[in-house]
Amino acid sequence: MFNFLSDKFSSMFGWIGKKHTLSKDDVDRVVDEIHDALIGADVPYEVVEEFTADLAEHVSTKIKKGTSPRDFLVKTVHSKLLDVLGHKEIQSSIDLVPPSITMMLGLQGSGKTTTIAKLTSMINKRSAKKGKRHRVLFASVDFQRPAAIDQLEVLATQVGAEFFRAPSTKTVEASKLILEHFKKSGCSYLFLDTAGRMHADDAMMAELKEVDAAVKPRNKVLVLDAMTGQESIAVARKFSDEVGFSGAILSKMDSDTRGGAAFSFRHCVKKPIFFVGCGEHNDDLESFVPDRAASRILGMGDLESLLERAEHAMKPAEKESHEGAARRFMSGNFTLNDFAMQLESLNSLGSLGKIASYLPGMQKVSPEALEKGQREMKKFKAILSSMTDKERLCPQILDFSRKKRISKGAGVETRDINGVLQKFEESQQFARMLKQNGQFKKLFR
Ligand SMILES: Nc1nc2c(ncn2[C@@H]2O[C@H](COP(=O)(O)OP(=O)(O)OP(=O)(O)O)[C@@H](O)[C@H]2O)c(=O)[nH]1
Ligand SMILES: [Mg+2]
Repeated sequence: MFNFLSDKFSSMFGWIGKKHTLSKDDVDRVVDEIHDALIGADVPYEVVEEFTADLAEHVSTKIKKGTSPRDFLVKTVHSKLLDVLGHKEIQSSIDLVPPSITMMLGLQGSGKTTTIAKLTSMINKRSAKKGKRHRVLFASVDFQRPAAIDQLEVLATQVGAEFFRAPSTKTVEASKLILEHFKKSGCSYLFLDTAGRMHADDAMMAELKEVDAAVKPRNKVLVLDAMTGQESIAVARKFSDEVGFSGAILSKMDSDTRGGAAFSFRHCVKKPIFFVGCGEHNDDLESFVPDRAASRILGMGDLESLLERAEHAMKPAEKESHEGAARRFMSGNFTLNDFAMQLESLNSLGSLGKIASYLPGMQKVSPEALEKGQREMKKFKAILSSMTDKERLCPQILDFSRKKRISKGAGVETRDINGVLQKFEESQQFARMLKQNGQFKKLFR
């Protein structure tokens, strides 16, 4: 997500970082580089022109005393990005005060049906946190593809939602029957799936308007495939003019490394982006926070979203033991057991590549290096799980015969075990260092 732009910005800030002042040529170069980066990210030409013209007005050679050119530019570009991506005050979200109906809109294959499951998974987690459970109902008026409604039924089972199949295949009639069922059901939320088409044609718009009139949903959410680039803007405009919607969800942001879609959508349509889809699993939905997106674009990572992912990925019992492990980690007194637990919780966050994409400056790590890291982690896990509790608590008892037994159990060489022990020791030293400067305290709240 945004890797293309963050690479460009990182290299730009690289050369600016070496400067003590900004000349007129430097300013021109900055504006040109940002122009080219946005064009490369598939942002429409007129949007790029407008953005860079505005930026040029704010980037000057006069910098406040005590501020470095790099800091000045990061601050200015960040603030200009926020002007486009949206400021906190205006960022709203899907209205989920029960009973609430949300109707999904979007082209064929944009991700409407899978996004319903992702939203429900998010509702489930948020309700569970408050010790509540909300009943969610899924229904569909997608009569374009025979298997479309079955797909929604399967997803309903996966995320524990209720499912209703309207006893009619006429769109308006089915819509009315679904509404009636929802009112009687006592469910808190209804997600209504609609049929996608290849193009936002008049027949599709007419059908959606009819469904809209019959159901009067609280939320109409446009699901836009981030991979479709500039074309998605024309689609968003058409939906906005014809059916109207309250905000968008950008799907497939994990596959779109250029990241121009969010930028273009906000600039052209001015409606909020509620969430972004970042994978095919039901948990792969993230809130779209303009401030964090701007940080990512500038190559400064997004630790906040990583922390949120970590919190969601953990079950309450795990969380407690993780917090204990984190406390010991901070004190520098952690054991191999804690080490194993940290590896486990990293695993639940996804691949190393996914984790790296949230970290400042880590977008540049090569896929080969990440793959090697993933293999190492697997090896670590195998070794740690072949050890006894006593060995994990007091690794100093690991003599040759114990190491031989472990290497057999884990299918590794004894030198791999020495490698783990060395990494463990290094981690302890690292933790002590972190404790001294305290800068990563936030990571282990
Ligand atoms: N990688 C990735 N794949 C996604 C994401 N969202 C959806 N997909 C995939 O995109 C494909 C289409 O998703 P659907 O939810 O069926 O799309 P739809 O809009 O309901 O499509 P129609 O019902 O044909 O109109 C599926 O294979 C999904 O797994 C995402 O955020 N990331
Ligand atoms: Mg669908």
